[in-house]
Amino acid sequence: MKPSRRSFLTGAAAAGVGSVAATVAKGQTAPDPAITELQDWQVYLGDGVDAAPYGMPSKHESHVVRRTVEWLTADNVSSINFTPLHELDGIITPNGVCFERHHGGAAEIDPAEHRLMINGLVDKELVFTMEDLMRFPRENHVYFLECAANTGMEWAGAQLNGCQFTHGMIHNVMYTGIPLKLLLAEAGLKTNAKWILPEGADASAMTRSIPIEKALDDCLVAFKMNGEALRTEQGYPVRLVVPGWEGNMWVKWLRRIEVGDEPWHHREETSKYTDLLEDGTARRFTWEMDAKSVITNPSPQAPLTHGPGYTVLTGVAWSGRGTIPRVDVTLDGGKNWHQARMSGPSLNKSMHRFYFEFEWDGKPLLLQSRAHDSTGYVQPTKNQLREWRGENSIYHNNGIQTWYVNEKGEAENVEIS
Ligand SMILES: Nc1nc2c(c(=O)[nH]1)N[C@H]1C(S)=C(S)[C@@H](COP(=O)(O)O)O[C@H]1N2
Ligand SMILES: [Mo]
Repeated sequence: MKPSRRSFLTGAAAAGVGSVAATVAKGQTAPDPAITELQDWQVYLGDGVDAAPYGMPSKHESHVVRRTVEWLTADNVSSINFTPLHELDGIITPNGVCFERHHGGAAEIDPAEHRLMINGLVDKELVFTMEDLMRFPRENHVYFLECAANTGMEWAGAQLNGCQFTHGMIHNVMYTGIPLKLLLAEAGLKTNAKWILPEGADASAMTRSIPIEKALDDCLVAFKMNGEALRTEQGYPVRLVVPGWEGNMWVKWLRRIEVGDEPWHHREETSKYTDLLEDGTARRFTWEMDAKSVITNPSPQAPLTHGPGYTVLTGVAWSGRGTIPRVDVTLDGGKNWHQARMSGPSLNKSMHRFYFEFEWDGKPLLLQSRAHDSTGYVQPTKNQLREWRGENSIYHNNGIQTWYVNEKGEAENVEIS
């Protein structure tokens, strides 16, 4: 009888639990001191309350940090570091490990001295203090922010060894903020208002042109992330949230929104954040982030250490155009695909979590994941992307990632399609 997929899954789960329990019972001939000896934490009193008025992770988790790649940029004030995706689970990125991308360092702003101006094609030019902003109705939404350059180093072939470095220019946070349309309505848009130009208060004075339709749709002027004030690195005291669109447009330390009738063609939408195609023309205004996924475990920084047997594979998927109803996973480089199990909330323009549990036979694996989004779009292979866009691109690489896992369970970044 051919076992159904369901019976295979429950069978594997049962076998898995059985074999995990057996390791403890069978392998342990001598008494286990972790059980029989009194540990320090049982015989000495621990820290009292308030030892850390702002709590930090356990010291045993000190390896869970953002990391940078020194050779990528000349100086760390205009640089990037990466979210440790392989150490996280669920869908929310903890504030302390949200990747950072600054063009002029992180501005340290006194909120009492901060102002947000709206000027240009409006009936009434306005200036808001933080206190003024707190009197507008707010909303809560979970959104991913992905830098358009995420995975950009991988265009020509496999390069960086770890999903933190290949895919870690992303974070997924619950924002509390004011719908931008409320602030624009307060100023009153002129009939020829077609674009906005948000500007940062940092030394780089970051600016991007955003069409008015997006500004009036789902953009937020956010001041909280995951319940607490924005971190300095993420734009304290206010940043623009531009759901589903490339991270560069999410202006941090937001000080001004100019309203205009055409785009400004500034640096970040001409010389940067455009894609040079084979025919010499450049794709411009590529705002939406295409559906993408990556297996976070196992991966080069998170090898399989338990040997053959029941194995938990997991990863994340997202789309700038909606939700992710489905992710497929292959263990053999695309010969056979299996539908992964989605777990956790499936929110619009948010990260999604998937799992695939399987019996590892101890033989090498070629792991890939492939996201489907709610528009029906399917994540392409890197070869397909190169066919469409040539070899010169940096931004918007959403190709399928491959990890090679050897018999020892060590994983490596490779490319097969
Ligand atoms: N004011 C300002 N806003 C900015 C930037 C900046 O350098 N200055 N960098 C942009 C880029 S390129 C990205 S990818 C995101 C990164 O946001 P994060 O640092 O919260 O990860 O912020 C964007 N907003
Ligand atoms: Mo970016």
